[in-house]
Amino acid sequence: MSKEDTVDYDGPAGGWGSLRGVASVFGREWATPAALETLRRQNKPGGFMCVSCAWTKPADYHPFEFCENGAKATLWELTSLRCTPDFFAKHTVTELRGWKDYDLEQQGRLTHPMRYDRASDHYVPCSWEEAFTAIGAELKQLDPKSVIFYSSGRASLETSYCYALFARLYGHNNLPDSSNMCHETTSVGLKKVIGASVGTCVYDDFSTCDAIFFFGQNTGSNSPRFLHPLQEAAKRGCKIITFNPVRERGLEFFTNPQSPVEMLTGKETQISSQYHQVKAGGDIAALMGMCKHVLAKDDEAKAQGRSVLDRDFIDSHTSGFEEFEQRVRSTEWDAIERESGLERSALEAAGQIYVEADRVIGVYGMGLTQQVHGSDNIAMLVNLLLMKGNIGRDGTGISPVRGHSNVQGQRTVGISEKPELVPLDKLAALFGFEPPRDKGMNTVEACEGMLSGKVKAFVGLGGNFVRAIPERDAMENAWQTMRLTVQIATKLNRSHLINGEVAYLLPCLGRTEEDKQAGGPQTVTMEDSLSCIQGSIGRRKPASEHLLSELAIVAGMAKATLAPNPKVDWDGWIGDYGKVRDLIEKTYPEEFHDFNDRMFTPGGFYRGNSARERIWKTESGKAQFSAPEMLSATGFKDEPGRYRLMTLRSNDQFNTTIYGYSDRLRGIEGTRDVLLINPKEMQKAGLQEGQVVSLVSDAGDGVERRVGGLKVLPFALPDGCLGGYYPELNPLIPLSHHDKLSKTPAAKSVPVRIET
Ligand SMILES: Nc1nc2c(c(=O)[nH]1)N[C@H]1C(S)=C(S)[C@@H](COP(=O)(O)OP(=O)(O)OC[C@H]3O[C@@H](n4cnc5c(=O)[nH]c(N)nc54)[C@H](O)[C@@H]3O)O[C@H]1N2
Ligand SMILES: Nc1nc2c(c(=O)[nH]1)N[C@H]1C(S)=C(S)[C@@H](COP(=O)(O)OP(=O)(O)OC[C@H]3O[C@@H](n4cnc5c(=O)[nH]c(N)nc54)[C@H](O)[C@@H]3O)O[C@H]1N2
Ligand SMILES: [Mo]
Repeated sequence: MSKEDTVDYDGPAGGWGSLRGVASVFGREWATPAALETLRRQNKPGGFMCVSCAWTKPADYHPFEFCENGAKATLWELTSLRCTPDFFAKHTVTELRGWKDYDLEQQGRLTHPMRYDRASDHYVPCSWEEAFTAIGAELKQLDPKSVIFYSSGRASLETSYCYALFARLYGHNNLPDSSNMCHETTSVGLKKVIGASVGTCVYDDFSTCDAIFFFGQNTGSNSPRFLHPLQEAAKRGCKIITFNPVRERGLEFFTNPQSPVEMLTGKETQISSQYHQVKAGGDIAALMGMCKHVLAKDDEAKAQGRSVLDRDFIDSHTSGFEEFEQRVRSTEWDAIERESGLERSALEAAGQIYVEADRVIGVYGMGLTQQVHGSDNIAMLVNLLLMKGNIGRDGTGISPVRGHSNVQGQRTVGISEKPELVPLDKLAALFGFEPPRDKGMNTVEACEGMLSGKVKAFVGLGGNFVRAIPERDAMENAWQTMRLTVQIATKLNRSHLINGEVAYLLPCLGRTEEDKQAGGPQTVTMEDSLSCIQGSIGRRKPASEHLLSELAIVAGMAKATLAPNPKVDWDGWIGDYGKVRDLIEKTYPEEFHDFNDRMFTPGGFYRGNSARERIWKTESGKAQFSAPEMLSATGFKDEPGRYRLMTLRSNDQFNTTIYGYSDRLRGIEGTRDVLLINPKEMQKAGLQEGQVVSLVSDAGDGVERRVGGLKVLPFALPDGCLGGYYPELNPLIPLSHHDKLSKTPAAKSVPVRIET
C-alpha cells in the first residue's frame, strides 16, 4: 500500500486535526463570508439547529457551538455549486448511475423540480404545478396500501406531522423512517423493558454521574459535541468504560478545539479509563461477565451484612430478577470469555467500577442496535443498570445516542408504521376522518414488498433509501418495477437514479435557508437525542428561487391527491407553521403544551419521560429484567473462514453523503475501498497488505452477494472480525439479516468470507 493511501494518526480527537478537517471542506465549499456568520448562529437560541447529528444543543452554549462534522454538514448545504437542468441535459440517468456517491453530491444543490423522461433517459425540468398534479393523479389511481412514504430523520416536526397526516388521510400507515435502520431496536427493545422508547438521561446527568459504560458509539466522528460533557466528566474523575471492537480515537483522547489553552499546549484529556476491544456481537457476553462479577461481590457483601444490589429498587420496581439471576449464575466464565473475546479479569475490572459507582449511565449506538440480537444487547445493558437502581435517579440512566438531527422527533409526532403508537382517535376527531388502523410497513417490510411486487410507489422525504438499505443488487432491480417514485431532496444521490416508471425529483430548502411564506419567515422545530425540543430559523438566501420548503412540497402533493376537507387547511398551514404547532399541541397536549411559546427556551424544552420518573409503561408495569437466550448477538455460528463484518462510518461522511476520503481519526486516508483485518488473521488467511480481495456474503441462503476491489489494510481488530465502510459494503447484507424484534438491519455483524 502506498503512503498516500494511509497515514497513521496518533493525535487526539478535536485539536488541530479537527480544524484542518473543517478547513479542507471550507477550501472547497467556502461560499461567502456570510457562511462564517451562519456557523456562528449554529445550535444557539434564535439560530438554526445543526443538520448533522442529534446530540443536544445545551443552554450554556459555546461561542461556536458546532464541531468539525457539524461544520462540514452545514457547509455542504451552503455550497455555491448548483446541480441545474443544464447538468441533467448533459448526462443521461444511466450514465450518472456509474458515478460515485461523492461525485453525485459534489454537483451541488438541486435547483429545479425535475421529471424523469424515460424516452430520452434524462431528467427534464417541470413546473411545481405539473409535478403535483401528476403525482396526485398517480396516487389517486393506486391502492394507498401499496404506497410507501419514507422519511430520513431530518425534516422538522411541522413537516413530519403533516407528512404522517397526509399518509393517514390518504389511507395507509406505511411510514418507514431511517430510524428503522438505526435505533428502531431502541424504540422496540427499550420500550419492552422500561416502557419508554427513548433514552432517560438529561444533560445534567452527565455532570453528576460517577461512571459511564459506553457501548458501540463513535462519539469523535458521529456526535463530537458530546465529547465536551465527556471531557468534563473525565476531568472530574468520572470513570468512562468503553466497549468497542475498534480503538476509536475520540473515545481515547480529546483536545477541545474551542479551548485556546488546550489547542496551544496540545493538552489532551484521556476519555476512557478502561477500553475493552470486545468482539463484534460480543456485548451480551461482556455484560453477562460484568453482571456475574456484581453478583459475586453482592454475595461477599451479604456475608458481611451489606448489599451491593439495590434490593429495595429491585423488589418494588422490577420484575424477572430471579430468572435473570439464575441465568447469570449458570453461565460459565469460559463461555463468556469465548463469546466476548475478553478476559475474565478485564470484565471483573469493568464490573468492579460498576460495583463502586453510586450513579451510572449506559450509553450506546449502532454497535448494539445493528445486531440480530440487538434488542437483547439493550435488554442486557438495562439489566446491568437495574441491578443497582441506575434508572430514574439523577446522574443515572440509559442514553441511546440517536442519529439524524430530528429522527427521534419524527416518531414523536406520528411518523410510525405502528398505529398503536399514534393517537389515531385524536386525529380522527381533529380532522373528521377514519384513520387506517392496520399496521404499516417498516423499512425491511417495504423492501420485501418491493421485491414481491406488492409495493407500487415510493415517496421519499429526504434520504438515500436504495443506498442505505441491505440487499442492494436485488433491491435496485425491484425498484425500477414500481409505478411511481418521488424524491424530495437537497442534493443528487444514487436513489434518484434508479427510477420507477413515473419519477419526480423535487428540490427543497435546507434548514440554514430562509423559509419565507405568506405569514412571513418561518421557524421549524426539532427534538434531540435527550428529548429536548427547540426552534430553528434559517436566514441564508435559498440556493435557488425555485425551491419550496419541505412542508410546502408535502402539502402540495396532499392537496393534489386528497378530496377537500374543511378541517384540513393545507394553504393556511403552509402560510404559518405556528398553526401546525398548534395542531401538534392539540394532538400531544402533555408533551407539547404552549408549544409556540416554549420553542425558544434555551437548551430546548424537555418533553418528559415516564421511565425517568420510575413509571414503567411495560406489560408487567415494572422495569423488566430479562434472561437472554444466547451469548452472541450475531445470530450466526462461527465457522472456519467465516468472519463478522462491521460496516462502519468514516470521519468524513454523513451516512451516504461522502464529504471526502479522510478517516482521520482511524488513520485511513485516500480510499474507502478497504478491508480492515488484524495482522494475525491476515497471516492465517495468507493475505498481504495492499492485496486486493473480494468479500462474499456467507449467509448460507444460496444467494450470491459480492463486493470486490477491496484493499487489505492491517488494523487492530479482535480475531474473527473485519471492518469496512457503509454504504459501499451494503450489497453484502441479506435483507433477512436483522434484529429479531425490531427488524433493524444487522449491519454490525454480517457473515462474510474473503476471496482472493
Ligand atoms: N459525522 C457524522 N455524524 C453522524 C453520522 C454520520 O454518518 N457522520 N450518522 C448519524 C446517524 S444517522 C447515526 S445512527 C449515528 C451513528 O453513530 P454510531 O452509533 O457511532 O454508529 P457507527 O459509526 O455506525 O458505529 C458505531 C460504533 O460501533 C462500533 N461497533 C461495531 N460493532 C460493534 C459491536 O458488536 N459491539 C460494540 N460494542 N461496538 C461495535 C464501531 O466500531 C463504531 O465505533 O451518527 C449520526 N451522526
Ligand atoms: N451497512 C450499513 N447500512 C446502514 C447503516 C450502517 O451503519 N451500516 N446505518 C443506517 C442508518 S443508522 C441510517 S439513519 C440510514 C440512513 O439512511 P438515509 O437517511 O436514507 O440516508 P442519508 O445518507 O442520511 O440521506 C442523504 C440524502 O438526504 C438528502 N438530504 C440532505 N439534507 C436534506 C434535507 O434537509 N431535506 C431533504 N428532503 N433531503 C435532504 C440529500 O439528497 C442526501 O443525498 O442508513 C442505514 N444503513
Ligand atoms: Mo441513523
